[in-house]
Order: sequence, then structure tokens, then C-alpha cells
Amino acid sequence: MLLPALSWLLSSLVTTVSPGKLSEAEVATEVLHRPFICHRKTKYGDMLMVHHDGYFENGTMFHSSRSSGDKQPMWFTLGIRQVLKGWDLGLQGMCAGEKRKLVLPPALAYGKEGKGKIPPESTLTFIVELLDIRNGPRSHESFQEMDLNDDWRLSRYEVKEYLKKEHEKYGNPPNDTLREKIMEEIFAREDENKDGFISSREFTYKHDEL
Ligand SMILES: *[C@@H]1O[C@H](CO)[C@@H](O)[C@H](O)[C@H]1NC(C)=O
Ligand SMILES: *[C@@H]1O[C@H](CO)[C@@H](O)[C@H](O)[C@H]1NC(C)=O
Ligand SMILES: [Ca+2]
Ligand SMILES: [Ca+2]
Repeated sequence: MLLPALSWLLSSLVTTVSPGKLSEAEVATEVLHRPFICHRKTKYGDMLMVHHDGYFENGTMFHSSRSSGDKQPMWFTLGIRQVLKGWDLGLQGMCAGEKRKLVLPPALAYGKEGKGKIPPESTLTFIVELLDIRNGPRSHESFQEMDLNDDWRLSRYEVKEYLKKEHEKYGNPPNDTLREKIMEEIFAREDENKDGFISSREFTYKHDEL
């Protein structure tokens, strides 16, 4: 899985893309399985772990995460266009253990162009099973976790400590040079008013492209 800190960087790249024009297309969503117990529901900014199967309109399967590649479920952040627009819209308010069927019109999938084996103007059906939900890199929970002295802004020290903790969590070798570099990139991008701190407003990304 991507380091949250890295996906945070990626997400800021994604969100700097100018908002697309409004689409009237909608996702048809059907709940196939609802778990008995639901501790929390997905919201924008959460990280989701899913297995998914994708089908063409004629019923042919074009992808299954259970049988292709490393057969591992995939992690992504909801609501930042890291995945198809139809997923960002159709996987909200979902419980871990829930299974949904999404029918995506082309405008919320691969559009007029198509991609790879997806022909132009394809309506796609996905069966998505949500396995786990975590606080996203941009959530208030993450901010509070990073804000060690509770002053509602992140200093360079706090960001560096967070990166260090994340690197240790995922077993990466300690490398202060690399962390210093990542941190400077984060501040260059996120500290909009250049006061040397990332405020909670600067931290929480805007998802107005949805
Ligand atoms: C189903 O549709 C896809 C995409 O248009 C095509 O590649 C595939 O050959 C079709 N399968 C059948 C059985 O018609
Ligand atoms: C630390 O990361 C930098 C930049 O990626 C790299 O050039 C350097 O070799 C790394 N140092 C160690 C000790 O791994
Ligand atoms: Ca602080
Ligand atoms: Ca600032």
C-alpha cells in the first residue's frame, strides 16, 4: 500500500487539476450485501480497501482484482479522483463488509475515449466489496494525530515526526535526507500563505470537483 504521506502528495497533485465541467450522469447503485454490524461509513477523504470485478455491458468480465496481478485488494482515497469518478460518487456511506453493484455511464468511467481494452463510450458495471476503512491522509483525524501540541497548525517538526512514524510503520529504512526532501515538498505545496505552518484549513483538501 502507498504510504499515506506519499498518497497525500499525490492527492495534492490530483486536486490541483482544474475542476471538470459538471456532468449530469449518475451512478446506479445497488447494495448486494449489507453487514450486520457497521461501525463507520465511508466519507470523502477516507482510505478504502476493496476487491472489485468489472464487467462490460454484455456481461463479459474485463477485470477482477481477485484473479489478476498480485490478487491483492486495492487501497485508494475516496473523493479525490484517484479512481473513476463513478467510484468516488458510488462508494460513499458504505460499511466495511458491504458489497455494492455500481453501473457507471461512460462520463463517470472512461468516457468518449475509452482506455486500453475499454472501448469508447462504455457503460461499465462493477461489483465492489469494501474490506476496510481507514482515516485518510487528509482527514481531521490525521490532522489531530499530526498536531502534537494541539495548536491547530502543523510545524515542520510535526510533519517530520509524522513522516518518521509512517516510515517506521511500513518498515522503510530511516533516511533523514529523504524525509527532509519530502517535507520541503509538502510545505512548498501546502503552506499556501508561507507562514511556515500548515493550518487545518490548508491541510483539509477541497473536493469541489465532485
Ligand atoms: C463484450 O464486449 C466487449 C467490449 O465491447 C468485447 O470486447 C467482447 O468481445 C464482448 N463479448 C462478447 C461475448 O460479445
Ligand atoms: C536517502 O535518500 C536519498 C534520496 O532518495 C538517497 O540519495 C540516499 O542514498 C538515501 N540514503 C540512505 C542511507 O539510504
Ligand atoms: Ca502544532
Ligand atoms: Ca500556512
